[in-house]
Amino acid sequence: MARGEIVLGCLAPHPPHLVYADNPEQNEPFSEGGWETLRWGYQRLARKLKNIDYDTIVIFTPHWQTYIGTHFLGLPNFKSLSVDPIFPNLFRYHYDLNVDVELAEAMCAHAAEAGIITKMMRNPDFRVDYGTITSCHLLNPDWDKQIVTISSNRNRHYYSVEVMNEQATALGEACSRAVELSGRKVVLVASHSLSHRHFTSEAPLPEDMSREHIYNHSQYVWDMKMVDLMRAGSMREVIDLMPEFTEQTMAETEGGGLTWMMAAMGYPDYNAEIYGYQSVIGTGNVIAAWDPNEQRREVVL
Ligand code: 2X7
Ligand code: FE2
Repeated sequence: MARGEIVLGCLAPHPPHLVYADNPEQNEPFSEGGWETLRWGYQRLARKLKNIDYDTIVIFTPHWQTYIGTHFLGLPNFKSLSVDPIFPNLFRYHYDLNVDVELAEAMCAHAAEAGIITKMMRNPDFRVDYGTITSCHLLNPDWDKQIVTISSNRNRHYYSVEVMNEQATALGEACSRAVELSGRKVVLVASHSLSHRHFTSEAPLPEDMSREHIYNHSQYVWDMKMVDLMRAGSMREVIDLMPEFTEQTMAETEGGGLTWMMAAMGYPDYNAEIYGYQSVIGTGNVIAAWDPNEQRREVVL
């Protein structure tokens, strides 16, 4: 069997607002649009993905939070209605997704071998989190690929951001070994925003873009520093700065997604493709991709 490989890594934020603004048939609420900078960026990245040959999307989500170990979806299909607990007015999405159980089990086993506490989620009534659904929908609206979803262990809250960074690194390395041995071509997805202070009250019309703005300047400066390092191909430095960045901007990197993905990809020293940056209820969101294939890699923005 040929060696498996990671064919692309994506940083894919998941504000449910973006699905709401798109009005797909799976989502019940209706909108007049909004957040086009991010949605157009996602559409461009989704077009790129259509031209890449791959088997499975592996997504790490901060909205499936586990307190004992790291969990993996472990049944071939999950189908239900996902309602965002904070924004039920925006996100009531009917999902029907297929899981690459073989790869999930291999990742779970490799992580366990590395000393990480793990568990397969075999409850057929388990509700898949909105982070997974939002990022997967925007990257692949056709839902024609299998997925593996990995939970976010709350290391940051039990211990510290430094422990989160170390554990997510070990998990990324284990997942990368599992991919290699699986023979699969895999797209990795870290599903989260950057800075994460947000508004405490909602505009009467959520998609009223005259109300959308960056929450504060220091958060914005931090986000831009991270984006500049991504553009420069300095991912080792991004991960080294992660504890400070996460603490100062309450960043959603606290779940470990970007650290996990960069460890799995060996800390790319080539430019990230940047597809857009925009605030959603004041949080900082960048869509970025790391393409190991030099012929395919672009400077997007
Ligand atoms: O989960 C989220 C998020 N990460 C960012 C913005 C808005 C809502 O939900
Ligand atoms: Fe989130």
